[in-house]
Amino acid sequence: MADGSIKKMGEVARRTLATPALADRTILLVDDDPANIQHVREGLASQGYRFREAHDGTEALRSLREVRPDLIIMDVEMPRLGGVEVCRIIKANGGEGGFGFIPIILVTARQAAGKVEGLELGADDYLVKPFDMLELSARVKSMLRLKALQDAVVEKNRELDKANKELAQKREELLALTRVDALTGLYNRRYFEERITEEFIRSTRYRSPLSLVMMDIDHFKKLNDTYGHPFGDEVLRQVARTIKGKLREVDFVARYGGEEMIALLPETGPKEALGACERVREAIASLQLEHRAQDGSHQMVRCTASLGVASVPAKSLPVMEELLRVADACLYKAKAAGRNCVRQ
Ligand code: GH3
Ligand code: MG
Ligand code: MG
Ligand code: MG
Ligand code: MG
Repeated sequence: MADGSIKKMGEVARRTLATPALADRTILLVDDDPANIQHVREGLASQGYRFREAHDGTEALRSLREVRPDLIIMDVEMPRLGGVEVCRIIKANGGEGGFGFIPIILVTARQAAGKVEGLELGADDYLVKPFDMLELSARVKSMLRLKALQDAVVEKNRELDKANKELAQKREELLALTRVDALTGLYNRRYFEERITEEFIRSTRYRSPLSLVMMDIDHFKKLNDTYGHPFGDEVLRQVARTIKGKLREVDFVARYGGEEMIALLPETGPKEALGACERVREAIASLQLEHRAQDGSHQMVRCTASLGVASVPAKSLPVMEELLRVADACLYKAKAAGRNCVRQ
Protein backbone atom coordinates (compact mmCIF):
# COMPACT_ATOMS: atom_id res chain seq x y z
CA MET A 1 0.00 0.00 0.00
CA ALA A 2 1.32 3.44 -0.89
CA ASP A 3 2.63 5.58 1.94
CA GLY A 4 0.21 8.33 0.99
CA SER A 5 -2.88 6.18 1.46
CA ILE A 6 -1.63 4.82 4.78
CA LYS A 7 -1.12 8.38 5.96
CA LYS A 8 -4.60 9.27 4.79
CA MET A 9 -6.09 6.30 6.64
CA GLY A 10 -4.20 7.39 9.73
CA GLU A 11 -5.79 10.81 9.49
CA VAL A 12 -9.26 9.39 9.06
CA ALA A 13 -8.72 7.13 12.05
CA ARG A 14 -7.50 10.03 14.15
CA ARG A 15 -10.51 12.09 13.24
CA THR A 16 -12.93 9.22 13.89
CA LEU A 17 -11.38 8.29 17.19
CA ALA A 18 -10.73 11.82 18.39
CA THR A 19 -12.22 12.01 21.85
CA PRO A 20 -15.50 13.90 21.45
CA ALA A 21 -16.64 16.41 24.00
CA LEU A 22 -17.41 14.04 26.83
CA ALA A 23 -18.36 16.48 29.53
CA ASP A 24 -22.07 15.96 28.89
CA ARG A 25 -21.84 12.15 29.03
CA THR A 26 -23.78 10.39 31.73
CA ILE A 27 -22.32 7.37 33.43
CA LEU A 28 -24.49 5.12 35.57
CA LEU A 29 -22.53 3.60 38.46
CA VAL A 30 -24.11 0.44 39.85
CA ASP A 31 -22.66 -1.04 43.03
CA ASP A 32 -24.08 -2.22 46.36
CA ASP A 33 -21.07 -0.73 48.13
CA PRO A 34 -21.14 3.11 48.27
CA ALA A 35 -17.41 3.16 48.92
CA ASN A 36 -16.77 1.53 45.52
CA ILE A 37 -18.97 4.09 43.80
CA GLN A 38 -17.13 6.87 45.55
CA HIS A 39 -13.81 5.38 44.49
CA VAL A 40 -14.78 5.33 40.80
CA ARG A 41 -16.24 8.84 40.97
CA GLU A 42 -13.00 10.17 42.38
CA GLY A 43 -10.97 8.34 39.77
CA LEU A 44 -12.95 9.93 36.96
CA ALA A 45 -13.59 13.28 38.64
CA SER A 46 -11.32 15.34 36.40
CA GLN A 47 -13.12 14.27 33.19
CA GLY A 48 -16.30 16.25 33.80
CA TYR A 49 -18.74 13.37 33.38
CA ARG A 50 -22.18 13.39 34.89
CA PHE A 51 -22.76 10.52 37.30
CA ARG A 52 -25.89 8.71 38.36
CA GLU A 53 -25.97 5.93 40.94
CA ALA A 54 -27.91 2.76 41.53
CA HIS A 55 -27.28 0.48 44.47
CA ASP A 56 -28.53 -2.80 43.11
CA GLY A 57 -29.53 -4.38 39.82
CA THR A 58 -33.25 -3.73 40.20
CA GLU A 59 -32.69 -0.06 40.87
CA ALA A 60 -30.35 0.14 37.87
CA LEU A 61 -32.96 -1.36 35.53
CA ARG A 62 -35.68 0.87 36.96
CA SER A 63 -33.65 4.04 36.41
CA LEU A 64 -32.43 3.19 32.93
CA ARG A 65 -35.10 4.93 30.85
CA GLU A 66 -35.01 8.06 32.95
CA VAL A 67 -31.22 8.30 33.23
CA ARG A 68 -30.42 7.32 29.63
CA PRO A 69 -26.74 6.68 30.44
CA ASP A 70 -24.01 6.67 27.82
CA LEU A 71 -22.16 4.05 29.81
CA ILE A 72 -22.80 1.70 32.73
CA ILE A 73 -20.05 0.68 35.13
CA MET A 74 -21.51 -2.17 37.16
CA ASP A 75 -20.47 -4.43 39.96
CA VAL A 76 -20.96 -8.16 39.34
CA GLU A 77 -21.61 -9.15 42.95
CA MET A 78 -24.81 -7.55 44.16
CA PRO A 79 -27.68 -8.89 46.29
CA ARG A 80 -30.95 -9.93 44.58
CA LEU A 81 -30.02 -9.09 40.98
CA GLY A 82 -26.36 -9.46 40.08
CA GLY A 83 -24.44 -7.52 37.45
CA VAL A 84 -24.22 -10.40 34.98
CA GLU A 85 -27.98 -10.88 35.05
CA VAL A 86 -28.64 -7.13 34.65
CA CYS A 87 -26.22 -7.12 31.74
CA ARG A 88 -28.13 -10.00 30.12
CA ILE A 89 -31.45 -8.14 30.50
CA ILE A 90 -30.11 -4.87 29.09
CA LYS A 91 -28.45 -6.51 26.10
CA ALA A 92 -31.55 -8.62 25.39
CA ASN A 93 -33.62 -5.42 25.27
CA GLY A 94 -31.29 -3.32 23.17
CA GLY A 95 -33.38 -3.15 20.02
CA GLU A 96 -35.69 -0.51 18.64
CA GLY A 97 -38.01 0.76 21.37
CA GLY A 98 -35.77 -0.91 23.98
CA PHE A 99 -32.80 0.54 25.79
CA GLY A 100 -30.77 0.95 22.62
CA PHE A 101 -27.05 0.32 22.76
CA ILE A 102 -25.50 1.10 26.15
CA PRO A 103 -21.92 -0.03 26.69
CA ILE A 104 -21.38 -1.88 29.95
CA ILE A 105 -18.16 -2.29 31.91
CA LEU A 106 -18.49 -5.05 34.50
CA VAL A 107 -16.41 -4.78 37.64
CA THR A 108 -15.61 -7.55 40.10
CA ALA A 109 -13.21 -8.28 42.89
CA ARG A 110 -12.96 -11.90 41.92
CA GLN A 111 -10.22 -12.85 39.55
CA ALA A 112 -11.59 -14.36 36.33
CA ALA A 113 -14.86 -15.79 37.72
CA GLY A 114 -17.84 -14.37 35.83
CA LYS A 115 -15.57 -12.61 33.38
CA VAL A 116 -16.16 -14.94 30.47
CA GLU A 117 -19.85 -15.28 31.28
CA GLY A 118 -20.23 -11.50 31.44
CA LEU A 119 -18.51 -10.96 28.13
CA GLU A 120 -20.51 -13.78 26.54
CA LEU A 121 -23.69 -12.08 27.68
CA GLY A 122 -22.69 -8.89 25.98
CA ALA A 123 -20.69 -6.88 28.51
CA ASP A 124 -18.43 -4.67 26.48
CA ASP A 125 -15.50 -4.58 28.84
CA TYR A 126 -14.36 -5.99 32.12
CA LEU A 127 -12.30 -4.71 35.04
CA VAL A 128 -10.97 -6.66 38.00
CA LYS A 129 -10.67 -4.91 41.32
CA PRO A 130 -8.44 -3.37 42.46
CA PHE A 131 -8.00 -1.61 39.17
CA ASP A 132 -5.70 1.11 38.03
CA MET A 133 -7.46 4.44 37.75
CA LEU A 134 -5.64 5.37 34.57
CA GLU A 135 -6.78 2.13 32.99
CA LEU A 136 -10.35 2.76 34.11
CA SER A 137 -10.24 6.24 32.63
CA ALA A 138 -8.88 4.97 29.31
CA ARG A 139 -11.47 2.20 29.10
CA VAL A 140 -14.28 4.62 29.90
CA LYS A 141 -13.15 6.89 27.06
CA SER A 142 -12.93 3.93 24.70
CA MET A 143 -16.47 2.86 25.60
CA LEU A 144 -17.83 6.39 25.22
CA ARG A 145 -16.29 6.61 21.76
CA LEU A 146 -17.96 3.33 20.89
CA LYS A 147 -21.26 4.68 22.13
CA ALA A 148 -20.86 7.91 20.12
CA LEU A 149 -20.16 5.95 16.94
CA GLN A 150 -23.13 3.67 17.57
CA ASP A 151 -25.39 6.66 18.20
CA ALA A 152 -24.22 8.23 14.95
CA VAL A 153 -25.05 5.03 13.07
CA VAL A 154 -28.50 4.84 14.66
CA GLU A 155 -29.13 8.50 13.81
CA LYS A 156 -27.98 7.99 10.20
CA ASN A 157 -30.26 4.97 9.87
CA ARG A 158 -33.15 6.98 11.23
CA GLU A 159 -32.49 9.73 8.68
CA LEU A 160 -32.27 7.16 5.89
CA ASP A 161 -35.53 5.55 7.02
CA LYS A 162 -37.24 8.91 7.00
CA ALA A 163 -35.86 9.81 3.58
CA ASN A 164 -36.98 6.44 2.22
CA LYS A 165 -40.48 6.91 3.56
CA GLU A 166 -40.70 10.37 2.05
CA LEU A 167 -39.48 9.02 -1.25
CA ALA A 168 -42.07 6.24 -1.24
CA GLN A 169 -44.78 8.76 -0.50
CA LYS A 170 -43.57 11.06 -3.30
CA ARG A 171 -43.60 8.11 -5.66
CA GLU A 172 -47.19 7.35 -4.69
CA GLU A 173 -48.18 10.97 -5.23
CA LEU A 174 -46.50 11.08 -8.61
CA LEU A 175 -48.14 7.83 -9.64
CA ALA A 176 -51.52 9.23 -8.61
CA LEU A 177 -50.84 12.33 -10.71
CA THR A 178 -50.12 10.26 -13.81
CA ARG A 179 -53.60 8.77 -13.47
CA VAL A 180 -55.56 11.96 -13.16
CA ASP A 181 -56.79 14.49 -15.69
CA ALA A 182 -55.53 17.86 -14.53
CA LEU A 183 -58.53 19.91 -15.68
CA THR A 184 -61.41 17.87 -14.29
CA GLY A 185 -59.75 15.79 -11.59
CA LEU A 186 -61.31 12.68 -13.14
CA TYR A 187 -59.07 9.76 -14.06
CA ASN A 188 -57.45 10.05 -17.46
CA ARG A 189 -57.89 7.82 -20.47
CA ARG A 190 -54.64 5.94 -19.97
CA TYR A 191 -55.61 4.85 -16.47
CA PHE A 192 -59.11 4.08 -17.66
CA GLU A 193 -57.68 1.63 -20.15
CA GLU A 194 -55.70 -0.05 -17.39
CA ARG A 195 -58.73 -0.32 -15.16
CA ILE A 196 -61.22 -1.44 -17.75
CA THR A 197 -59.04 -4.48 -18.44
CA GLU A 198 -59.02 -5.36 -14.73
CA GLU A 199 -62.78 -4.90 -14.48
CA PHE A 200 -63.30 -7.18 -17.45
CA ILE A 201 -61.19 -9.89 -15.90
CA ARG A 202 -63.24 -9.61 -12.72
CA SER A 203 -66.54 -9.57 -14.55
CA THR A 204 -65.55 -12.63 -16.58
CA ARG A 205 -64.33 -14.55 -13.56
CA TYR A 206 -67.47 -13.99 -11.49
CA ARG A 207 -69.90 -13.68 -14.39
CA SER A 208 -71.02 -10.43 -12.80
CA PRO A 209 -72.84 -7.69 -14.70
CA LEU A 210 -70.90 -4.68 -15.94
CA SER A 211 -71.93 -1.51 -17.72
CA LEU A 212 -70.05 1.05 -19.73
CA VAL A 213 -71.28 4.59 -20.32
CA MET A 214 -69.99 7.06 -22.87
CA MET A 215 -71.00 10.67 -22.41
CA ASP A 216 -70.46 13.64 -24.67
CA ILE A 217 -71.44 17.26 -24.03
CA ASP A 218 -73.82 18.57 -26.65
CA HIS A 219 -72.78 21.44 -28.92
CA PHE A 220 -69.81 22.11 -26.74
CA LYS A 221 -67.99 23.83 -29.56
CA LYS A 222 -70.74 26.42 -29.69
CA LEU A 223 -70.46 26.95 -25.92
CA ASN A 224 -66.75 27.60 -26.31
CA ASP A 225 -67.30 29.89 -29.27
CA THR A 226 -70.01 31.90 -27.53
CA TYR A 227 -68.60 32.22 -24.01
CA GLY A 228 -64.91 31.55 -24.42
CA HIS A 229 -62.59 28.65 -23.76
CA PRO A 230 -62.09 29.36 -20.02
CA PHE A 231 -65.84 29.14 -19.53
CA GLY A 232 -65.81 25.89 -21.50
CA ASP A 233 -63.19 24.60 -19.06
CA GLU A 234 -65.39 25.54 -16.13
CA VAL A 235 -68.30 23.69 -17.72
CA LEU A 236 -66.11 20.62 -18.09
CA ARG A 237 -65.20 20.78 -14.39
CA GLN A 238 -68.82 21.15 -13.31
CA VAL A 239 -70.05 18.38 -15.58
CA ALA A 240 -67.29 16.10 -14.30
CA ARG A 241 -68.24 16.85 -10.69
CA THR A 242 -71.91 16.25 -11.49
CA ILE A 243 -71.22 12.86 -13.05
CA LYS A 244 -69.15 11.76 -10.08
CA GLY A 245 -71.79 13.04 -7.70
CA LYS A 246 -74.53 11.00 -9.36
CA LEU A 247 -72.62 7.74 -9.57
CA ARG A 248 -71.40 5.44 -6.80
CA GLU A 249 -68.03 5.45 -5.12
CA VAL A 250 -67.16 2.15 -6.86
CA ASP A 251 -67.99 3.47 -10.33
CA PHE A 252 -64.95 4.48 -12.28
CA VAL A 253 -65.24 7.80 -14.12
CA ALA A 254 -62.62 9.14 -16.53
CA ARG A 255 -62.20 11.91 -19.05
CA TYR A 256 -61.98 10.05 -22.33
CA GLY A 257 -61.32 12.93 -24.69
CA GLY A 258 -61.98 16.68 -24.98
CA GLU A 259 -65.61 16.86 -23.80
CA GLU A 260 -66.19 13.16 -23.64
CA MET A 261 -66.34 11.23 -20.39
CA ILE A 262 -66.58 7.54 -19.79
CA ALA A 263 -67.81 5.56 -16.80
CA LEU A 264 -67.47 1.94 -15.83
CA LEU A 265 -70.19 0.64 -13.54
CA PRO A 266 -69.25 -2.68 -11.90
CA GLU A 267 -72.02 -5.04 -10.73
CA THR A 268 -74.50 -3.05 -12.77
CA GLY A 269 -76.85 -4.61 -15.34
CA PRO A 270 -78.74 -2.83 -18.18
CA LYS A 271 -81.70 -1.70 -16.09
CA GLU A 272 -79.71 -0.13 -13.27
CA ALA A 273 -77.29 1.39 -15.76
CA LEU A 274 -80.10 3.09 -17.63
CA GLY A 275 -81.42 4.51 -14.36
CA ALA A 276 -77.98 5.84 -13.42
CA CYS A 277 -77.54 7.42 -16.87
CA GLU A 278 -80.90 9.16 -16.63
CA ARG A 279 -79.93 10.58 -13.25
CA VAL A 280 -76.65 11.87 -14.68
CA ARG A 281 -78.29 13.30 -17.81
CA GLU A 282 -80.92 15.11 -15.77
CA ALA A 283 -78.39 16.54 -13.32
CA ILE A 284 -76.23 17.90 -16.15
CA ALA A 285 -79.25 19.47 -17.83
CA SER A 286 -80.23 21.12 -14.54
CA LEU A 287 -76.83 22.73 -13.98
CA GLN A 288 -76.99 26.49 -13.62
CA LEU A 289 -73.78 27.68 -15.22
CA GLU A 290 -73.08 31.29 -14.44
CA HIS A 291 -71.20 33.22 -17.09
CA ARG A 292 -69.73 36.63 -16.26
CA ALA A 293 -68.85 38.78 -19.21
CA GLN A 294 -66.03 41.33 -19.30
CA ASP A 295 -68.54 44.18 -19.02
CA GLY A 296 -69.78 42.79 -15.71
CA SER A 297 -73.05 41.42 -17.05
CA HIS A 298 -73.79 37.83 -16.23
CA GLN A 299 -76.20 35.20 -17.41
CA MET A 300 -77.20 31.63 -16.71
CA VAL A 301 -76.09 29.15 -19.31
CA ARG A 302 -77.39 25.62 -19.73
CA CYS A 303 -75.69 22.61 -21.19
CA THR A 304 -76.77 19.07 -21.95
CA ALA A 305 -75.05 15.80 -22.68
CA SER A 306 -75.84 12.69 -24.66
CA LEU A 307 -75.15 9.25 -23.23
CA GLY A 308 -74.68 5.82 -24.73
CA VAL A 309 -74.68 2.79 -22.46
CA ALA A 310 -73.76 -0.84 -23.08
CA SER A 311 -74.12 -3.60 -20.53
CA VAL A 312 -73.02 -7.14 -19.91
CA PRO A 313 -75.86 -8.96 -18.14
CA ALA A 314 -75.01 -11.34 -15.32
CA LYS A 315 -73.75 -14.79 -16.33
CA SER A 316 -72.73 -13.80 -19.83
CA LEU A 317 -69.16 -13.45 -20.93
CA PRO A 318 -68.13 -9.89 -21.71
CA VAL A 319 -66.06 -8.91 -24.69
CA MET A 320 -64.26 -5.69 -23.98
CA GLU A 321 -64.02 -4.33 -27.51
CA GLU A 322 -67.66 -5.18 -28.13
CA LEU A 323 -68.80 -3.27 -25.07
CA LEU A 324 -66.80 -0.19 -26.09
CA ARG A 325 -68.11 -0.41 -29.63
CA VAL A 326 -71.75 -0.73 -28.53
CA ALA A 327 -71.50 2.15 -26.05
CA ASP A 328 -70.00 4.36 -28.75
CA ALA A 329 -72.72 3.39 -31.24
CA CYS A 330 -75.40 4.13 -28.63
CA LEU A 331 -73.87 7.56 -27.98
CA TYR A 332 -74.04 8.24 -31.70
CA LYS A 333 -77.71 7.18 -31.69
CA ALA A 334 -78.39 9.58 -28.79
CA LYS A 335 -76.81 12.42 -30.77
CA ALA A 336 -78.83 11.50 -33.83
CA ALA A 337 -82.02 11.35 -31.76
CA GLY A 338 -81.64 15.03 -30.92
CA ARG A 339 -79.13 14.98 -28.01
CA ASN A 340 -79.83 15.37 -24.24
CA CYS A 341 -80.90 11.75 -24.06
CA VAL A 342 -79.69 8.25 -23.20
CA ARG A 343 -79.56 5.37 -25.66
CA GLN A 344 -78.98 1.73 -24.86
P1 GH3 B 1 -71.78 17.40 -30.44
O1 GH3 B 1 -73.04 17.75 -29.79
O2 GH3 B 1 -71.96 16.72 -31.74
O3 GH3 B 1 -70.89 16.62 -29.54
O4 GH3 B 1 -71.06 18.76 -30.79
P2 GH3 B 1 -69.79 19.36 -30.12
O5 GH3 B 1 -69.66 20.76 -30.50
O6 GH3 B 1 -69.84 19.12 -28.65
O7 GH3 B 1 -68.66 18.45 -30.70
P3 GH3 B 1 -67.30 18.79 -31.39
O8 GH3 B 1 -66.54 17.51 -31.39
O9 GH3 B 1 -67.53 19.44 -32.69
O10 GH3 B 1 -66.59 19.83 -30.46
C1 GH3 B 1 -65.94 19.50 -29.29
C2 GH3 B 1 -65.29 20.74 -28.79
O11 GH3 B 1 -64.70 20.54 -27.51
C3 GH3 B 1 -64.18 21.21 -29.68
C4 GH3 B 1 -63.02 21.46 -28.75
O12 GH3 B 1 -62.41 22.72 -28.96
C5 GH3 B 1 -63.66 21.45 -27.41
N1 GH3 B 1 -62.74 21.04 -26.36
C6 GH3 B 1 -61.99 19.92 -26.28
N2 GH3 B 1 -61.25 19.90 -25.17
C7 GH3 B 1 -61.51 21.05 -24.52
C8 GH3 B 1 -61.05 21.61 -23.29
O13 GH3 B 1 -60.22 21.03 -22.56
N3 GH3 B 1 -61.54 22.81 -22.89
C9 GH3 B 1 -62.44 23.48 -23.68
N4 GH3 B 1 -62.89 24.65 -23.22
N5 GH3 B 1 -62.89 22.97 -24.81
C10 GH3 B 1 -62.43 21.78 -25.25
MG1 MG C 1 -20.77 -5.97 45.35
MG1 MG D 1 -68.18 15.42 -31.61
MG1 MG E 1 -69.84 17.13 -27.97
MG1 MG F 1 -67.01 14.92 -28.64
